[in-house]
Amino acid sequence: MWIAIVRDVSPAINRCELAYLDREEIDAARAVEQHRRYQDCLRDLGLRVIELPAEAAYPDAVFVEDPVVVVDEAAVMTRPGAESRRGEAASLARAIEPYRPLRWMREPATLDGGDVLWMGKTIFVGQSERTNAAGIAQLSIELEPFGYRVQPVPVHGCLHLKSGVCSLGEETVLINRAWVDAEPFRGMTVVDVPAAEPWAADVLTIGRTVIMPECFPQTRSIIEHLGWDVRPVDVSEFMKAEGAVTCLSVVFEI
Ligand code: CIR
Repeated sequence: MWIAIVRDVSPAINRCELAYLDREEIDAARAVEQHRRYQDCLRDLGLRVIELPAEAAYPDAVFVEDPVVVVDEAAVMTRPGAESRRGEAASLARAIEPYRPLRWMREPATLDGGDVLWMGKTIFVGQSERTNAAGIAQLSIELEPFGYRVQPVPVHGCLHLKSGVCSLGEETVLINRAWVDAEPFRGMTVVDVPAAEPWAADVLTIGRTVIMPECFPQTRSIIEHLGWDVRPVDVSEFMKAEGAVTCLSVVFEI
């Protein structure tokens, strides 16, 4: 059985962190509705959704992907790069604890889950403004005993690694090379997002289905031609906060 942990939208979402976008008013009611439909999509695909209550003190807490890295053998609670997000981990850890042994990152490490792309026994980690060398080193120490190889990937011009590259199955990545160095993915099939849709690489695969923002029709067509079933969702309010579809859930198998 597959689980998706999500967290309701914070009433403070308009105070979210922003790195590369100018601040635009987020319609909180619309965000709640979009979040509900995103959850419906996950349920429709057969996942059990665990919905955590909103965190009024943490504007970005809806982006549950960032304070944790879950693999089959463990969950590593991260130390997020933005100080305003460091309190999000405690309640998330309580939700994950029944399913995975927990590990905790320590200062001076910083790492956001959005920088972590797990593909088989390789864990790609973005070298971003949120994830530092100590964060990558601590993740390696925690996960290499399980046989994983941690591969750093240079990221420039976007928030997280997965803003610019995500997997389509075990051997293919969807990438924006303007933001993410493609060299670490050599040997795989590398599919470029169209120049007109630079934000479109952030997609979430569940089995043979790809969940992606509905505003990227060219990328949708490319993914469908590769044989995937595509579920477009409207996440426009979360995109104003520099989020997309991967960051809104923590998905793992139990
Ligand atoms: C932040 O800057 O931390 C949030 N406003 C957006 C986080 C999005 N997370 C993700 O893509 N993994």
